[in-house]
Amino acid sequence: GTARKERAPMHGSSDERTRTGMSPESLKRAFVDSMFYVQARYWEVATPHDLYMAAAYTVRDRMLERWIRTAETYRKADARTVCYLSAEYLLGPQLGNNLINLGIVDSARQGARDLGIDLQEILDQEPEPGLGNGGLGRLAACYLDSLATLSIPAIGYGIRYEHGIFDQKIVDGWQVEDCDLWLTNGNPWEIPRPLLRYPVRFGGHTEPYTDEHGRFRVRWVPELDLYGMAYDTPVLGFGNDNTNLLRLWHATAGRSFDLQAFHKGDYYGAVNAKVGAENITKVLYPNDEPEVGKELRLKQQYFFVSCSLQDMVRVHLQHAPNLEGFHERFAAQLNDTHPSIAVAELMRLCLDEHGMDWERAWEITRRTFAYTNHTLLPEALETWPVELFGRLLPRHLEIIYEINARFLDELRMRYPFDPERVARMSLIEEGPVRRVRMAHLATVGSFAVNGVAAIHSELVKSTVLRDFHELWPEKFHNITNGVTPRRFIQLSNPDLCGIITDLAGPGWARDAENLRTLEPHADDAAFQQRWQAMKRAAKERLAARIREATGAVVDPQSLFDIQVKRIHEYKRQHLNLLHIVALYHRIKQGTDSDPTPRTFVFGGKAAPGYFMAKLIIKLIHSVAEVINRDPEVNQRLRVVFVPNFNVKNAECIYPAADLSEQISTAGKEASGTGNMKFSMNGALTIGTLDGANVEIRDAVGHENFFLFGLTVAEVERTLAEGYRPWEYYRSHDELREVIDLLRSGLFSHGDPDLFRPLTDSLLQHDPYLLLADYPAYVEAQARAGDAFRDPAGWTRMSILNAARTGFFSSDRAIREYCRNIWQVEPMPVSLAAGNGSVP
Ligand code: GL9
Repeated sequence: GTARKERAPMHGSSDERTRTGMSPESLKRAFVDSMFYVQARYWEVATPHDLYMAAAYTVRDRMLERWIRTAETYRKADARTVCYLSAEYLLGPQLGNNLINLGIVDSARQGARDLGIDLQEILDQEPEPGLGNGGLGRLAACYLDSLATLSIPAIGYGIRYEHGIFDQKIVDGWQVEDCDLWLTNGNPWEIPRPLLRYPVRFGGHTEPYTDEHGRFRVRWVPELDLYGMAYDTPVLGFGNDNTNLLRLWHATAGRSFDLQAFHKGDYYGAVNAKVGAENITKVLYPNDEPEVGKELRLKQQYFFVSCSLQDMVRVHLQHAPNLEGFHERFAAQLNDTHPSIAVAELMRLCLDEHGMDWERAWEITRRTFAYTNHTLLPEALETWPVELFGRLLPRHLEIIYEINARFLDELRMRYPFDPERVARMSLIEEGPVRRVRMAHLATVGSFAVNGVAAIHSELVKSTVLRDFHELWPEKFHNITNGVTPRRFIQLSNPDLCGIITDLAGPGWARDAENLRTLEPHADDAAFQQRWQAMKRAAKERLAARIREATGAVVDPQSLFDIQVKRIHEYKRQHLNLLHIVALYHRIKQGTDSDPTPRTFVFGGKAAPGYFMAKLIIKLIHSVAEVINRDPEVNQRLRVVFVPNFNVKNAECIYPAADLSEQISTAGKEASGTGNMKFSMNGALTIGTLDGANVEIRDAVGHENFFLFGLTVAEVERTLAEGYRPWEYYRSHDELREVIDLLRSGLFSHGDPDLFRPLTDSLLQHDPYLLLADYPAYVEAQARAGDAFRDPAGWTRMSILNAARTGFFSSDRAIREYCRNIWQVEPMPVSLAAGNGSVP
C-alpha cells in the first residue's frame, strides 16, 4: 500500500528510544516491567525461568527497532536478497549472543547486579533451540550471524521443529534418547505470524487441460492440503544495525480436513488426519549423514520449501507484475540436497500457477538456485524411490521427468557415443527400485555448486559430480566453511576476548584477520603467562562442569585431549580409544615412556538407529570406568564422556582444549567446523589431511599441527590393493594387544562378546582404515605428549593457532559466497537516517 506508506507513523521515535534504552537503568526498568506486564509475575514469586523470560523480552524489545528498520530499508531499496534454505539451524542459546550483538553485555550485567541477580544464572536458564544435528545445522546458524553482520539482505528459511535434536542421557554407559522440549516453556525470541500462512498440498493426481488461450496445461488435484505458518526470529548483526529474518514454518491442518472429513460426520477420522498434518513439523530427524528414506522426511522437505518459495513469490510480486526477474531479486542457497525439491517447486509455481512457458521457467529456476554439497559418503547421498515421490508429489515427479528428458536429450547430443555416461548423469537411478537422485536435481537446477573445503571441493569434482564437472566446469566452486568468532570466541571465551581486545582493539570480532596482532607476542613471557592463565581458567570451568554432569574429577593441569562431534565410524572415536587403551596397557606393563598426564574428553550424540555408534559410546564409558578407578593409572589418565553435547556445552568445551582430535579417515569429512572452533581458541590439532584440517594446517604452520595418517590417495590405493586389516593386527604387537584387551572382557565385566561387533568389524573389514592409521596416530600422539611438557613451546604454538585462524571466520566464507556465487551487495541499515522524528 502506497497510501499507507505516506501516513506511516515513525516508530523508533525519541519516545521509542527512551523506552528501549540500553543503559543499565533503562534495562532494569524494562526488565521489571516485563516481569509484570509480560510474565505477569511479582518479584517474590518469580522463578529463575521467569527471570530469563523477562530478560529475554527486555532484550527482544531492543532488537525490534533494528529489525523493523532493516525490513523497511531492504524493501525500499528493492534489495537483492539471499534466501538460505536449510532444513536445520542449530542456533544455540540466543540471549547471550543477542546481548553481545546489541553491545549491552556490561549494561545488562550491571542492571542485573543492581537487582541482586547474577546474569550468568539467567543465561543458564535458556533451553537451546537444537534444530539441527551437527555441523551442517550449526554452519547455517553461523552463516545467519555473518550475513547480518556483513549487512547482507538475507532470509533464513527452515522448519520450526517442535522437538529438536534429542536430549542424550547416559544410562549404564549407554546412550538413551530423551525428547527435546525446547518449546514447552515458551520461546520468547519468535514472533508468530498467524496470518502469514501458505497452503501446501500432497498426493492426488494431475490432469491435463486447455487454458483460455488454448494452451496445454497441467492441473494438480491434490488429496490433502495443510498450511505452513510463519514464526519469525530476528537475527542481529554485530557492530552494525542490520537485523535479518529467520523464518521457520510450522504445519497446521488445512481446510480440507475441516470441510471434507468433519462434515462427512467422520469426526475421529478427521481428527486423525489433522494430527497427521500437524506431525510434519513435530520432530527433527536425528540422523547425521546416512539417510533413511522416510516418507515424513520428504514431506518435511517439500513442506518448508513450498512455504518458503511461496513467500518469496509473494514478496517479489509486491514489486513486480510477474515472475520475470525473480532470479534477480533472489539468490536461493540449497543447504545440501534437503531443500532440492525447490527446483521442481519453483518450476511448478512458474508453469502451473503463473502460466509461464517451460523455457522461461527453466531459465529463471536455474538462475535462482545454488547448491552446497556437504558430504561424499555414498550412504548419505539423498535419493527417493520414484514410487514414494509420485505418490506424495505427482506433479513434481512429472516435472522432474520433463527436466530429465530435456537434459538427457542434451547429453545424448553432446556425448553421442557414451550412453553409460548419460545413464550415470540421469536424474533417475534405474534399478530394481527406481529412485530420484536429489544431488543431480540440485546440480542441474542450479547456477553454482560448491564444496565446503578445498580438498572436499576437489573430491566433489572428481567423484560424486565428476560427469557434471566435465560438462559444466565453470559451475563448480569451493567455499571453505567458517564459524562465527562472536559466539565461538567472544561469547564462549571472555578471557581470550579480553586478551585479543587489549592487543587488537575491539574491531577484531568484525575482522578476524586482526587476530594476527597476537602473533608477535607468541614468545613474550608475560604474554604467555596471561595466555596460560586464560587456558587454565577455561579448563577449570570445564572441570567443574564435568564434575557436575558426571561426578568425575579431572585435573586442569593435565593435557585436555578432546574429541567432540557426532559419533560416527568415519570420525574414528574408536581410533582415539585404541590409543587410550595402549597408554593404559603401557602403564600396566611398566613400559610407558610418555609421562604427560592426560584427560581425554569425549562428547557427541549417536543416531538412535546407529548400532555401532552407540556401541562406541558404551566402549568410551567402559574404558573410562576401568581407567578412572585404577589407582595405578588414574594419576596419569582420565577419560570422561560429557553427556548431551550441544551448542551450550560446546561453548564451555572448545576454550578448554589443549589438543583437538580431528582424526577422520582422509576423504570422509567434508570440512569439519569444530576443528576451526578449537584452533581459534588456542588448541593444537592432531589430525589427518582431511576436510578443512588441510587448510588449518597450512594457515597455522605445519610445525604447529600434529599431522598423521594416510592421504586421500593412499587411502584409495590401500583399498584398491585389497586392504587386509588382519595383517596390521598380526604384525603390530601393541595394536594386537590393545584389540585383544578389548576382546578379553576387561572392559565389559568379563563379557568378551560385548564389543565384538566393533573388534570384528575392525579385523574383518575396517572400512575406515583404523588399523592402517594406528601406528602413525600413536606416534603423533607421542609427539603431542612430548610437546606438552614444554609449556613455553606449547603456549607459543597455541597462540599461533589462535592468531592465524582468522581465515576460518564465517564472515570470510560469507564474503566469498556474496562475491563468487550470490552477486549480492551489502545494504547497511541506519537507525538514525530520517527515522528519528515523531510524525
Ligand atoms: C557435514 C559434514 O560432514 C561436515 O564435514 C561439514 O563441516 C558440515 C558443514 O559443511 O556438513 N555434512 C553433514 O551431513 N553433516 C555435517 O556435519 N552432518 C551433520 O550435520 C550431522
